[in-house]
Amino acid sequence: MATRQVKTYCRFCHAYCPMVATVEDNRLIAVEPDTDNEIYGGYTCVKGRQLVEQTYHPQRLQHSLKRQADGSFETIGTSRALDEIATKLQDILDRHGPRSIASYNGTVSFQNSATHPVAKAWHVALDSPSYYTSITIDQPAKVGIGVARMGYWGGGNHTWRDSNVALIIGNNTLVSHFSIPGGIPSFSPSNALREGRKRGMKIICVDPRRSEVASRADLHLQIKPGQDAVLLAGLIHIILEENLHDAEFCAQHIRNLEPFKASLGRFTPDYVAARTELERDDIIAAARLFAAGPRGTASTGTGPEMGPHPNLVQHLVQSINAICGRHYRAGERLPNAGVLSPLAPRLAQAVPPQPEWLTGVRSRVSEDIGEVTVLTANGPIKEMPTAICADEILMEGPGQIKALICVGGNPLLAWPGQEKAFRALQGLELLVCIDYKLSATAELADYVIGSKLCLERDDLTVLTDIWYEQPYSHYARTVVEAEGDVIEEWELFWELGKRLGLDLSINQQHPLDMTEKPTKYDILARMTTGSRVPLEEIYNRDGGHVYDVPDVIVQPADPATRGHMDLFPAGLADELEAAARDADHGLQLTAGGEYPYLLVSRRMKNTFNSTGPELSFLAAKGTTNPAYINPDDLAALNIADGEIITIRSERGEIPAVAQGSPDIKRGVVSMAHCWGAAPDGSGDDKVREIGANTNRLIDNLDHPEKYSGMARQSAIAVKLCKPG
Ligand SMILES: Nc1nc2c(c(=O)[nH]1)N[C@H]1C(S)=C(S)[C@@H](COP(=O)(O)OP(=O)(O)OC[C@H]3O[C@@H](n4cnc5c(=O)[nH]c(N)nc54)[C@H](O)[C@@H]3O)O[C@H]1N2
Ligand SMILES: Nc1nc2c(c(=O)[nH]1)N[C@H]1C(S)=C(S)[C@@H](COP(=O)(O)OP(=O)(O)OC[C@H]3O[C@@H](n4cnc5c(=O)[nH]c(N)nc54)[C@H](O)[C@@H]3O)O[C@H]1N2
Ligand code: SF4
Ligand SMILES: [Mo]
Repeated sequence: MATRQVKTYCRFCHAYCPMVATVEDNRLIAVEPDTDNEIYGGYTCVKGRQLVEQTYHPQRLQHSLKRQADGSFETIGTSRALDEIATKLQDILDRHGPRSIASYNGTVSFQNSATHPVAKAWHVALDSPSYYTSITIDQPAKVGIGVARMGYWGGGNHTWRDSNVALIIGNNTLVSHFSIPGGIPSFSPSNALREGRKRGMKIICVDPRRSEVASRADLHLQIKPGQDAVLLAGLIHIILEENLHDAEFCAQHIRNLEPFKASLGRFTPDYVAARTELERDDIIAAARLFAAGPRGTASTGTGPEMGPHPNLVQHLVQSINAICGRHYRAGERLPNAGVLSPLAPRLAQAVPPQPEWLTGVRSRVSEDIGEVTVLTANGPIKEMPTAICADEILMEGPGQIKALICVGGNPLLAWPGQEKAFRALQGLELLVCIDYKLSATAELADYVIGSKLCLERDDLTVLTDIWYEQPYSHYARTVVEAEGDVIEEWELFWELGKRLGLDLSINQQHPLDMTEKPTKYDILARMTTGSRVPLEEIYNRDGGHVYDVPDVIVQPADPATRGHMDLFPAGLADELEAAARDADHGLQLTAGGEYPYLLVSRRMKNTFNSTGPELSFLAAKGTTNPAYINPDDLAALNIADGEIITIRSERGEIPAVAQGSPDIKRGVVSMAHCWGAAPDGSGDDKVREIGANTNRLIDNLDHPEKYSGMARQSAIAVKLCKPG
């Protein structure tokens, strides 16, 4: 038997931790942390260490499935399934036009870097705008709308390693391994936090829960959920009143500081303390600590971005960075400008707002909601907003979605408003999923295409290229050949494109051969044309590496193109007014205080959204998403630890396992999403085994955010009841 060791990286989540896989013949035997890696230093987490079990799990799909007339699934050859799917798509296309054909590319579609460029190329060739991803139910304000409205700084924001202070709002990177530059780096986050603290960095964490990050912060503001806009408005108010901002930077690069300041008048420390349930002195201390810098960043995670007024929250976060001048200036060296794309000049100037990013194809639900421009590694890309995809499926008329291709996502559990999502998925003429197991959504599909898993395919660190704080990259070659009749996600789009006679082109610039299937390397090469380090060099190196590329120095402004960031775009005054109104009256749909608790979302260590609960080591740590509640609240409600309760909102109810946790602020229920089953009640008696779905507690159209339609997926008013 030939045993070999192969350097690779984990793609269970987007932290891409380097691993050494032990392989016997074509069989994975073990994965271990790659302790030689200069960035990660051997960091991995409990999920990534289960890649062997995931690959060979009995529930793993090693082939594709087709639904039969009696509702059961039969195995079908993948190529034959693709033929049949293409025929059905052509028929739908002929009858309903291109917009009727949609794809939803979920979280795991991001973990295969070729998926999005090929999926987008397929949509462009089809002329179908119905391109959806999980980004628009995640943090659309952060990745597009905020920049479109305010503009950004061409030289970039301060990063973690160069910061003296970090204001971290609802982002728990120690568990989620997720942040944008400025937050705790996702790659070995515990080390990054330790190093930051060692060099004297101050950390302010805003979270209704004493999260893993909060418990290591210098100042934890245990805020009432959904009040981040009020807090940020208050912090900015203090900074401007006390003249702690960078007046020179503001004078040169910012527009509308005065009306912005005037609009914040009501957000005094006393008002903010009352609405956020924080101490007045802590709020003032946080404002002064952040403003003292001299370098630093404020950043958010999903907590506030899923809560009320996410566009406003994002605008205020960008504003607090801008007024404090938290940006690299001319002559300063950037820690990393990426290695996988050509180097664009970094200029010390404001790039003005991009109002055209807020226009584009409109949703049929509302003129106010439509394509969201997302700033990706390949430049701005337009996507339709997932929060209202179910309505686009259900609403009759021209453009109604009739076919959905679901890639590495699980809409039945993930989309806001589960009852509507369920009806929508069932109402489709054609639902195709590509997944490694029969997910809750795949159970509703007409065809399920078996997918490869990460160690069965090549990949490259495209997603994370500019998230690293050093010019790092890693090409992972296929570790073991997949055993069954399975394909990669991008292959699904290429194969369907070929059968439909489409010409696919990466970034609309690099055509793909549509006769003979390109290799993964071919696709990656087209995606990285002109990269600072040639792809071949990265491919030929064994493992991840920090590349010796010339320093990137921020260049002086170009007087011909320099602009201003706009602190007070149209509509902002109304948004501040609405946030204050919500704060004054609570977050309930109707008045009356019948729903006194606020349910917030969180991530759990042992699963990645709905990926993972079947893996034995992870399942041993829990097979449900408990409702974490402060023990004093449990006692007051006479609920025992571990008891099954009913959580009711104005939209629905779910069972849940109550778990006392002193980390949680009183009045708050903290619960992970993407658990449970269909909303038909069939899973309700199995809550200890499969958890419950928090999206049953909301309707996606209760508070649709302008532009993105983002639904309120956190800070949901609920009451806790004993069953019966
Ligand atoms: N282990 C694991 N990792 C994951 C995932 C997973 O399911 N499991 N999911 C992945 C995905 S899809 C994403 S998008 C990222 C997200 O990554 P993060 O944004 O870091 O997500 P969370 O870990 O849920 O952290 C959000 C924090 O916000 C807090 N919060 C909730 N409501 C509010 C509020 O109103 N205000 C404030 N200030 N805070 C609030 C929560 O208590 C929580 O601590 O994580 C990714 N990583
Ligand atoms: N109430 C509420 N709702 C939320 C959130 C919240 O915090 N609260 N969070 C939102 C966020 S941030 C997100 S990103 C979405 C998540 O929404 P989704 O991305 O739709 O959900 P996931 O559970 O991540 O779906 C991943 C799917 O990919 C499959 N999979 C795993 N590995 C592979 C692979 O290698 N290849 C393929 N083809 N499939 C694979 C899994 O089996 C699973 O079915 O949910 C959103 N919904
Ligand atoms: S943090 Fe865990 S799941 Fe994510 S890439 Fe690293 S080992 Fe894999
Ligand atoms: Mo997400």
